[in-house]
Amino acid sequence: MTKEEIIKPENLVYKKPTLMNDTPMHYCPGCSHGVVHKLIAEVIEEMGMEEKSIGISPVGCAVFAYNYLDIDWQEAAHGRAPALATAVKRLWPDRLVFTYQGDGDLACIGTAETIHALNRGENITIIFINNAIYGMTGGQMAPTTLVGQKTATCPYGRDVHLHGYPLKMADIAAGLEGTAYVTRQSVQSVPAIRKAKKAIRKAFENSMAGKGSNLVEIVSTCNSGWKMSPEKANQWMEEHMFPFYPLGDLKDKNS
Ligand SMILES: Cc1ncc(C[n+]2csc(CCOP(=O)(O)OP(=O)(O)O)c2C)c(N)n1
Ligand code: SF4
Repeated sequence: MTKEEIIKPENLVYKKPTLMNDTPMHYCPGCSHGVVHKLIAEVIEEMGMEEKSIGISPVGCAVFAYNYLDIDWQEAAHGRAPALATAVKRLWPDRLVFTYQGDGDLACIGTAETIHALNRGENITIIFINNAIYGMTGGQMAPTTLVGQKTATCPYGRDVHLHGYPLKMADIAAGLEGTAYVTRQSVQSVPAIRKAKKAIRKAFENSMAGKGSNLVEIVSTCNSGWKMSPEKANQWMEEHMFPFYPLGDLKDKNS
C-alpha cells in the first residue's frame, strides 16, 4: 500500500482524537488513565459536544486531566468532584458534565459526595478509575484494595480484621434510586476498550437526556504502585481484580 492509500479516510484505523492536545502525559507507561482519557475524548467528539462538555478533575494521578483534553474543566478539592459536578450541571443543564475520579478520591475521602450525588439522581456521569491503590501518593492502601493485596501501608497484605473489606462502589451505586446506569468495565484489551467506550457513550447520553446519575467504573491497573510491569499488572488484574469486581452492567434503567 502506498503512503497516499494508507492516509485515505476509508483506510484509517487509528486517529488521535482532535480534543487530545500535544501535551506529553505525565502518566507512567502502561497506566490505564491515558486510555480512558482517549475514550472520553472520542465519545465527546462523536456526540458533537466539544463546546458543551465540562469535566471535573480529581485529586490523584488524574489531577492534570485538564492539561490533556481541550474541553472546559473545573478542578475539585479531593473527593468533592460529584458535589462540584452537581453545581455545574444545575447551573448549565445543557452541558455534558462528568467527573473523573480514582478510588481514593471517590471511595475514601469522597464517599459521602459520591453516594449523595448518585442518590439525588444528578444528571451527571462519574468515571471511576478503580486501580485498588493510591497511585499519586506512593501506593498506599485504598478502600478498594483487595484482601491480601500488599501496599505501602499494608506490606503484609490487606487484613480484614485490621482494615475491613474492600468497598464495591458500583454495587452500592446500583442500589440507589437515583442511578440510571451503573457499569463496570476495563481497558486492558481491544475488545474491553470497545466495550468501555460504548459504556461511556451510554452514560453521557443518559446524562444529556436527564435520565439520572451514571457511574462507569473502569477496573484499572497501577503498575507503578503495584510494582509490576504493565503486562504483569494486566495479568494480575484479570486474575485477582475481575473475580472480585466482575465486569458488566450492574444496572440499566432503560433496558
Ligand atoms: C484533603 C486531601 N487529603 C489527602 C490528600 C493526599 N492525596 C493526594 S492524591 C491521594 C489519593 C489518590 O488516589 P486515587 O484517588 O486512588 O487516584 P490515583 O492516584 O490512584 O489515580 C491522596 C490521599 C490531598 N491531596 N488532599
Ligand atoms: S502511579 Fe499508578 S495510577 Fe499513577 S500514573 Fe503511575 S501507573 Fe498510573
